[in-house]
Amino acid sequence: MIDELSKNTVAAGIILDKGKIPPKKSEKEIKTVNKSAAVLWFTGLSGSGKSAIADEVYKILYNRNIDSERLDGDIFRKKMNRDLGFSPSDRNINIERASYIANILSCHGVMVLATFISPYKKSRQIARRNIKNFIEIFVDAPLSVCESRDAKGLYKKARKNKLKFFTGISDKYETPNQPNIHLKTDRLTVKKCANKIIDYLDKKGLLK
Ligand code: ADX
Repeated sequence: MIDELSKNTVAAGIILDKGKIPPKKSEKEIKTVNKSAAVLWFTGLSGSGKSAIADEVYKILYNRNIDSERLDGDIFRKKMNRDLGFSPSDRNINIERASYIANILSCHGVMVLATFISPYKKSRQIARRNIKNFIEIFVDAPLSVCESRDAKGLYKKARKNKLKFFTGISDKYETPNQPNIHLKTDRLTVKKCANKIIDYLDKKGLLK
C-alpha cells in the first residue's frame, strides 16, 4: 500500500488464498442439481383464486420450515416484465421467463408457487418441459363466477372493450386436459384447496 501524499510504502502483504471460486454451471447442470423441491404451477382465469390459494399454501409451508417462494403474474409483470403486454406472443415470453426462474429456484431446493393465468396449452407444455418437477394445478371457476368476483374491476373494463386480449372475454383460456391437481374453487374453500395441495405433496414425498 502506497501513501498517497508521501508516496512511501506503508504496508505490504501476500495473498495466500483467493477463496473458493464457484464453477460456472451450464444450463444442463442447473437442471440436474437435485433437491426435492417442486414448482407448483397455478393456472386459471383472473379471479379464479390462484393467488389466494397459493398464499395459503405458502403459509403452511412456511410454518413447516419449507423454503418457498411465490412468483405472481401481477408482481412479475410490474418488476420484471414491464416490457410485456397481453398479446399471445408477450404472454408466451412472460411464461418462458417465469418458468426459467422457477426452475432455477426449485433446482436449489426452493419450493416455488407460481401463479400465472398461463392460458395457452403450448406455453404450459414448454414450462413443463423446462421445469424438472412441474406440478400443474388447475384453479377452475366458471367465467361467470370469476366475473362476479371481479376484485380488480378488470372484467367490467373488458366488457366495455377497454382492455384488449382479456382472458375469457377477448382472448382464449385453454383448459388443462390432465392437470396434476384440479381445484373447483366455486365449490371448495381456499383452505380446502390448500389442504388438497399439501396432501398431494405429502403423498409425493415432497414435504420431507
Ligand atoms: S399471463 O396470461 O401472461 O399468464 P399473468 O398471470 O402474467 O398473465 O397476468 C395476469 C394479470 O394481469 C391478471 O390477474 C390481471 O390482474 C392483469 N391483466 C391486465 N390485463 C389483462 C388481460 N388483458 N388479460 C388478463 N389479465 C390481465
